[in-house]
Amino acid sequence: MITPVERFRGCLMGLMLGDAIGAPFEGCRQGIEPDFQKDLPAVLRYTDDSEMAIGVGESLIASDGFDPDDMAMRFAENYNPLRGYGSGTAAIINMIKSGMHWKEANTKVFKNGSFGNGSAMRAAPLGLFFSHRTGQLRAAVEEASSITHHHVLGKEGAVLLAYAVSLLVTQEVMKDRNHMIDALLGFTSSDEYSAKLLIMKELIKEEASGEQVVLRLGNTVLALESVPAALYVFLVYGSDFKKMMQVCISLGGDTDTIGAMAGALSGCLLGEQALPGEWIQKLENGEKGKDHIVEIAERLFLMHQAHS
Ligand code: R7I
Ligand code: MG
Ligand code: MG
Repeated sequence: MITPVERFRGCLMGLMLGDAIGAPFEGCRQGIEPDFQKDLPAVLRYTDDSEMAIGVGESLIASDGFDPDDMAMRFAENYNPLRGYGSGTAAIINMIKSGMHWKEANTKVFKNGSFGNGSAMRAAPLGLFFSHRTGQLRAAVEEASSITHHHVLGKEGAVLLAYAVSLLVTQEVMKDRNHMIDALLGFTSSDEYSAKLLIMKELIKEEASGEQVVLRLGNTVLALESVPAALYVFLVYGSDFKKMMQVCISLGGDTDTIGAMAGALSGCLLGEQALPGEWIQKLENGEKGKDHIVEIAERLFLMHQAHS
Protein backbone atom coordinates (compact mmCIF):
# COMPACT_ATOMS: atom_id res chain seq x y z
CA MET A 1 0.00 0.00 0.00
CA ILE A 2 1.56 3.28 -1.12
CA THR A 3 0.64 6.14 1.20
CA PRO A 4 -0.35 9.52 -0.27
CA VAL A 5 2.76 11.23 1.14
CA GLU A 6 4.91 8.53 -0.54
CA ARG A 7 3.28 9.48 -3.84
CA PHE A 8 4.04 13.19 -3.29
CA ARG A 9 7.67 12.41 -2.45
CA GLY A 10 7.96 9.95 -5.34
CA CYS A 11 6.50 12.45 -7.78
CA LEU A 12 9.03 15.21 -7.11
CA MET A 13 11.98 12.86 -6.61
CA GLY A 14 10.99 11.13 -9.87
CA LEU A 15 10.93 14.50 -11.63
CA MET A 16 14.42 15.43 -10.45
CA LEU A 17 15.82 11.96 -11.18
CA GLY A 18 14.28 11.82 -14.66
CA ASP A 19 15.69 15.27 -15.43
CA ALA A 20 19.19 14.41 -14.17
CA ILE A 21 19.34 10.99 -15.83
CA GLY A 22 18.08 12.37 -19.15
CA ALA A 23 20.20 15.54 -19.12
CA PRO A 24 23.48 14.16 -20.55
CA PHE A 25 21.52 12.85 -23.55
CA GLU A 26 19.49 15.98 -24.35
CA GLY A 27 19.58 16.62 -28.09
CA CYS A 28 20.78 13.11 -29.01
CA ARG A 29 19.39 11.19 -31.98
CA GLN A 30 16.74 8.50 -31.62
CA GLY A 31 18.00 4.95 -31.03
CA ILE A 32 20.69 5.34 -28.37
CA GLU A 33 20.71 2.51 -25.81
CA PRO A 34 22.29 3.82 -22.61
CA ASP A 35 24.16 1.43 -20.33
CA PHE A 36 23.35 2.76 -16.88
CA GLN A 37 26.13 0.66 -15.31
CA LYS A 38 28.69 2.61 -17.33
CA ASP A 39 27.08 5.82 -18.58
CA LEU A 40 26.10 7.42 -15.27
CA PRO A 41 28.27 10.30 -14.03
CA ALA A 42 29.55 10.30 -10.43
CA VAL A 43 27.09 13.06 -9.52
CA LEU A 44 23.71 13.36 -11.20
CA ARG A 45 23.01 17.05 -11.78
CA TYR A 46 19.58 18.44 -12.46
CA THR A 47 18.70 21.16 -14.97
CA ASP A 48 16.17 23.97 -15.45
CA ASP A 49 13.29 21.47 -15.35
CA SER A 50 13.88 20.72 -11.67
CA GLU A 51 14.99 24.25 -10.82
CA MET A 52 11.68 25.64 -12.07
CA ALA A 53 9.64 22.87 -10.39
CA ILE A 54 11.41 23.81 -7.15
CA GLY A 55 10.31 27.42 -7.72
CA VAL A 56 6.69 26.29 -8.24
CA GLY A 57 6.74 24.21 -5.04
CA GLU A 58 8.46 26.90 -2.98
CA SER A 59 5.94 29.48 -4.12
CA LEU A 60 2.89 27.33 -3.32
CA ILE A 61 4.30 26.78 0.17
CA ALA A 62 5.35 30.38 0.86
CA SER A 63 2.05 31.80 -0.44
CA ASP A 64 -0.09 29.07 1.14
CA GLY A 65 -1.55 28.56 -2.33
CA PHE A 66 -1.13 29.88 -5.83
CA ASP A 67 0.10 33.45 -6.26
CA PRO A 68 1.49 34.08 -9.77
CA ASP A 69 3.43 37.22 -8.82
CA ASP A 70 5.22 35.33 -6.05
CA MET A 71 5.89 32.41 -8.41
CA ALA A 72 7.42 34.71 -11.02
CA MET A 73 9.66 36.17 -8.33
CA ARG A 74 10.83 32.67 -7.25
CA PHE A 75 11.70 31.79 -10.86
CA ALA A 76 13.81 34.94 -11.01
CA GLU A 77 15.47 34.31 -7.64
CA ASN A 78 16.32 30.66 -8.36
CA TYR A 79 17.48 31.28 -11.93
CA ASN A 80 20.89 29.79 -12.60
CA PRO A 81 21.86 30.30 -16.26
CA LEU A 82 24.14 27.23 -16.06
CA ARG A 83 21.10 24.94 -15.69
CA GLY A 84 20.37 24.98 -19.44
CA TYR A 85 17.21 27.09 -19.77
CA GLY A 86 15.34 27.48 -23.05
CA SER A 87 16.37 30.75 -24.66
CA GLY A 88 12.91 32.35 -24.54
CA THR A 89 12.40 31.47 -20.88
CA ALA A 90 15.86 32.79 -19.99
CA ALA A 91 15.05 36.07 -21.75
CA ILE A 92 11.70 36.42 -19.94
CA ILE A 93 13.26 35.66 -16.55
CA ASN A 94 15.91 38.29 -17.21
CA MET A 95 13.18 40.83 -18.02
CA ILE A 96 11.37 39.95 -14.77
CA LYS A 97 14.68 40.28 -12.91
CA SER A 98 15.11 43.76 -14.33
CA GLY A 99 11.68 44.82 -13.03
CA MET A 100 9.22 44.13 -15.84
CA HIS A 101 5.93 42.48 -14.80
CA TRP A 102 5.55 38.92 -16.10
CA LYS A 103 2.29 39.86 -17.82
CA GLU A 104 4.27 42.18 -20.05
CA ALA A 105 7.40 40.04 -20.40
CA ASN A 106 5.58 36.84 -21.42
CA THR A 107 4.81 38.07 -24.95
CA LYS A 108 8.06 39.93 -25.59
CA VAL A 109 9.95 37.00 -27.12
CA PHE A 110 7.15 35.21 -29.00
CA LYS A 111 4.15 37.36 -29.96
CA ASN A 112 1.55 34.90 -28.62
CA GLY A 113 3.78 33.52 -25.87
CA SER A 114 5.94 30.39 -25.92
CA PHE A 115 4.66 26.93 -26.83
CA GLY A 116 7.82 25.24 -25.56
CA ASN A 117 7.56 22.58 -22.84
CA GLY A 118 9.05 24.81 -20.11
CA SER A 119 5.77 25.15 -18.21
CA ALA A 120 4.72 21.48 -18.51
CA MET A 121 8.10 20.30 -17.17
CA ARG A 122 7.49 22.23 -13.92
CA ALA A 123 3.73 21.54 -13.55
CA ALA A 124 3.83 18.39 -11.37
CA PRO A 125 3.83 20.24 -7.99
CA LEU A 126 0.63 22.03 -9.10
CA GLY A 127 -0.93 18.67 -9.95
CA LEU A 128 -0.09 17.45 -6.45
CA PHE A 129 -1.35 20.57 -4.73
CA PHE A 130 -4.64 20.74 -6.65
CA SER A 131 -5.22 16.98 -6.77
CA HIS A 132 -8.39 17.13 -4.68
CA ARG A 133 -9.54 20.40 -6.21
CA THR A 134 -9.49 19.71 -9.91
CA GLY A 135 -12.11 22.43 -10.39
CA GLN A 136 -9.37 24.94 -9.59
CA LEU A 137 -6.53 23.07 -11.28
CA ARG A 138 -7.03 24.27 -14.86
CA ALA A 139 -7.20 28.00 -14.12
CA ALA A 140 -4.23 27.89 -11.73
CA VAL A 141 -2.01 25.81 -14.03
CA GLU A 142 -2.85 27.97 -17.03
CA GLU A 143 -1.88 31.12 -15.16
CA ALA A 144 1.26 29.50 -13.73
CA SER A 145 2.21 28.54 -17.28
CA SER A 146 1.47 32.00 -18.56
CA ILE A 147 4.30 33.53 -16.49
CA THR A 148 6.71 32.28 -19.16
CA HIS A 149 4.53 30.21 -21.56
CA HIS A 150 1.46 32.19 -22.53
CA HIS A 151 0.67 30.32 -25.75
CA VAL A 152 -2.44 28.13 -25.58
CA LEU A 153 -0.41 25.02 -26.53
CA GLY A 154 2.15 25.74 -23.80
CA LYS A 155 -0.62 26.15 -21.24
CA GLU A 156 -2.50 23.03 -22.30
CA GLY A 157 0.63 20.87 -22.07
CA ALA A 158 1.10 22.01 -18.48
CA VAL A 159 -2.58 21.45 -17.65
CA LEU A 160 -2.55 17.89 -19.00
CA LEU A 161 0.64 16.99 -17.16
CA ALA A 162 -0.71 18.41 -13.88
CA TYR A 163 -4.06 16.71 -14.38
CA ALA A 164 -2.35 13.35 -15.00
CA VAL A 165 -0.48 13.79 -11.70
CA SER A 166 -3.72 14.61 -9.90
CA LEU A 167 -5.35 11.46 -11.31
CA LEU A 168 -2.51 9.32 -9.98
CA VAL A 169 -2.86 10.86 -6.51
CA THR A 170 -6.63 10.58 -6.29
CA GLN A 171 -7.30 7.35 -8.16
CA GLU A 172 -4.24 5.58 -6.75
CA VAL A 173 -3.64 3.02 -9.49
CA MET A 174 -4.91 3.65 -12.98
CA LYS A 175 -7.13 0.78 -14.05
CA ASP A 176 -5.59 0.56 -17.47
CA ARG A 177 -3.71 2.76 -19.91
CA ASN A 178 -6.77 3.71 -21.90
CA HIS A 179 -8.48 4.83 -18.71
CA MET A 180 -5.97 7.63 -18.22
CA ILE A 181 -6.03 8.59 -21.89
CA ASP A 182 -9.84 8.76 -21.77
CA ALA A 183 -9.70 10.90 -18.64
CA LEU A 184 -7.26 13.29 -20.35
CA LEU A 185 -9.44 13.35 -23.50
CA GLY A 186 -12.39 14.27 -21.30
CA PHE A 187 -10.42 17.07 -19.62
CA THR A 188 -9.01 18.78 -22.72
CA SER A 189 -10.86 20.74 -25.35
CA SER A 190 -7.73 21.17 -27.46
CA ASP A 191 -8.02 19.55 -30.90
CA GLU A 192 -4.23 19.35 -31.16
CA TYR A 193 -3.76 17.48 -27.89
CA SER A 194 -6.86 15.30 -28.46
CA ALA A 195 -5.36 14.16 -31.75
CA LYS A 196 -2.11 13.23 -29.99
CA LEU A 197 -4.00 11.34 -27.25
CA LEU A 198 -5.83 9.31 -29.89
CA ILE A 199 -2.51 8.53 -31.60
CA MET A 200 -1.19 7.33 -28.22
CA LYS A 201 -4.00 4.78 -28.08
CA GLU A 202 -3.07 3.50 -31.53
CA LEU A 203 0.63 3.29 -30.66
CA ILE A 204 -0.14 1.30 -27.51
CA LYS A 205 -2.35 -1.10 -29.45
CA GLU A 206 0.28 -1.54 -32.16
CA GLU A 207 3.13 -1.97 -29.62
CA ALA A 208 4.86 0.63 -31.78
CA SER A 209 8.61 0.98 -32.24
CA GLY A 210 10.49 3.97 -30.82
CA GLU A 211 10.89 5.26 -34.34
CA GLN A 212 7.10 5.31 -34.82
CA VAL A 213 6.60 7.01 -31.45
CA VAL A 214 8.98 9.81 -32.42
CA LEU A 215 7.48 10.08 -35.89
CA ARG A 216 3.89 10.34 -34.69
CA LEU A 217 4.17 12.07 -31.30
CA GLY A 218 7.50 13.90 -31.62
CA ASN A 219 10.37 14.30 -29.15
CA THR A 220 11.29 17.99 -29.34
CA VAL A 221 11.19 20.91 -26.94
CA LEU A 222 7.66 21.80 -28.15
CA ALA A 223 4.98 21.04 -25.54
CA LEU A 224 2.71 19.44 -28.13
CA GLU A 225 5.42 16.84 -28.85
CA SER A 226 7.14 16.14 -25.54
CA VAL A 227 4.08 16.11 -23.26
CA PRO A 228 2.38 13.35 -25.30
CA ALA A 229 5.73 11.52 -25.60
CA ALA A 230 6.20 11.60 -21.81
CA LEU A 231 2.62 10.47 -21.15
CA TYR A 232 3.08 7.62 -23.63
CA VAL A 233 6.37 6.46 -22.13
CA PHE A 234 4.87 6.60 -18.66
CA LEU A 235 1.74 4.66 -19.65
CA VAL A 236 3.71 1.88 -21.31
CA TYR A 237 6.80 1.63 -19.08
CA GLY A 238 6.00 3.66 -15.94
CA SER A 239 5.78 0.67 -13.59
CA ASP A 240 9.55 0.13 -14.06
CA PHE A 241 11.39 3.44 -13.54
CA LYS A 242 14.76 2.27 -14.91
CA LYS A 243 13.28 0.72 -18.02
CA MET A 244 11.17 3.84 -18.54
CA MET A 245 14.26 6.08 -18.40
CA GLN A 246 16.02 3.84 -20.88
CA VAL A 247 13.12 4.35 -23.27
CA CYS A 248 13.06 8.14 -22.66
CA ILE A 249 16.70 8.34 -23.68
CA SER A 250 16.28 6.03 -26.64
CA LEU A 251 13.59 8.35 -28.05
CA GLY A 252 16.25 11.05 -28.30
CA GLY A 253 15.50 14.78 -28.53
CA ASP A 254 14.42 16.48 -25.32
CA THR A 255 15.43 13.58 -23.08
CA ASP A 256 15.79 15.47 -19.79
CA THR A 257 12.36 17.02 -20.09
CA ILE A 258 10.58 13.88 -21.31
CA GLY A 259 12.43 12.14 -18.44
CA ALA A 260 11.36 14.78 -15.89
CA MET A 261 7.69 14.59 -16.90
CA ALA A 262 7.53 10.79 -17.20
CA GLY A 263 9.62 10.58 -14.00
CA ALA A 264 7.12 12.69 -12.04
CA LEU A 265 4.25 10.47 -13.21
CA SER A 266 6.05 7.20 -12.53
CA GLY A 267 7.29 8.42 -9.13
CA CYS A 268 3.72 9.33 -8.24
CA LEU A 269 2.44 5.92 -9.29
CA LEU A 270 5.17 3.91 -7.56
CA GLY A 271 6.06 6.07 -4.54
CA GLU A 272 9.57 7.16 -3.56
CA GLN A 273 10.54 3.76 -2.10
CA ALA A 274 10.31 2.12 -5.52
CA LEU A 275 12.72 4.55 -7.23
CA PRO A 276 16.28 3.28 -7.88
CA GLY A 277 18.22 3.86 -4.66
CA GLU A 278 21.66 3.94 -6.33
CA TRP A 279 20.43 6.75 -8.60
CA ILE A 280 19.00 8.75 -5.71
CA GLN A 281 22.33 8.34 -3.93
CA LYS A 282 24.13 10.00 -6.86
CA LEU A 283 21.66 12.86 -7.15
CA GLU A 284 23.14 16.25 -6.25
CA ASN A 285 22.27 17.58 -2.82
CA GLY A 286 23.52 21.14 -2.51
CA GLU A 287 21.45 23.95 -1.09
CA LYS A 288 18.47 23.00 -3.26
CA GLY A 289 19.06 19.37 -4.16
CA LYS A 290 17.29 16.09 -3.43
CA ASP A 291 16.63 16.78 0.27
CA HIS A 292 15.08 20.12 -0.63
CA ILE A 293 12.71 18.68 -3.22
CA VAL A 294 11.58 15.95 -0.81
CA GLU A 295 10.94 18.58 1.85
CA ILE A 296 8.86 20.52 -0.69
CA ALA A 297 6.88 17.35 -1.41
CA GLU A 298 6.22 16.77 2.29
CA ARG A 299 5.12 20.34 2.90
CA LEU A 300 2.86 20.31 -0.16
CA PHE A 301 1.31 17.14 1.21
CA LEU A 302 0.59 18.76 4.57
CA MET A 303 -0.92 21.82 2.87
CA HIS A 304 -2.93 19.64 0.57
CA GLN A 305 -4.33 17.80 3.60
CA ALA A 306 -5.22 21.07 5.28
CA HIS A 307 -6.95 22.42 2.15
CA SER A 308 -8.91 19.27 1.26
O1 R7I B 1 10.05 26.02 -23.21
P1 R7I B 1 11.35 26.48 -22.70
O2 R7I B 1 11.42 26.90 -21.28
O3 R7I B 1 12.44 25.37 -22.94
C1 R7I B 1 12.48 24.26 -22.15
C2 R7I B 1 13.55 23.37 -22.68
C3 R7I B 1 13.62 22.05 -21.99
O4 R7I B 1 14.07 21.08 -22.88
C4 R7I B 1 14.64 22.29 -20.92
O5 R7I B 1 15.29 21.09 -20.53
C5 R7I B 1 15.64 23.26 -21.59
O6 R7I B 1 16.64 22.63 -22.32
O7 R7I B 1 14.82 24.01 -22.48
O8 R7I B 1 11.96 27.63 -23.59
P2 R7I B 1 11.34 28.49 -24.79
O9 R7I B 1 12.47 29.28 -25.33
O10 R7I B 1 10.12 29.19 -24.31
O11 R7I B 1 10.87 27.41 -25.86
C6 R7I B 1 11.77 26.49 -26.38
C7 R7I B 1 11.91 26.65 -27.88
O12 R7I B 1 10.65 26.36 -28.51
C8 R7I B 1 12.22 28.05 -28.35
O13 R7I B 1 13.59 28.35 -28.19
C9 R7I B 1 11.77 27.99 -29.79
O14 R7I B 1 12.70 27.31 -30.58
C10 R7I B 1 10.51 27.15 -29.69
N1 R7I B 1 9.31 28.01 -29.53
C11 R7I B 1 8.80 28.77 -30.50
N2 R7I B 1 9.20 28.97 -31.78
C12 R7I B 1 8.46 29.80 -32.52
N3 R7I B 1 7.36 30.45 -32.05
C13 R7I B 1 8.56 28.16 -28.44
N4 R7I B 1 7.55 29.03 -28.67
C14 R7I B 1 7.67 29.43 -29.95
C15 R7I B 1 6.91 30.32 -30.78
O15 R7I B 1 5.90 30.94 -30.41
MG1 MG C 1 16.49 20.91 -18.86
MG1 MG D 1 15.01 19.55 -21.91
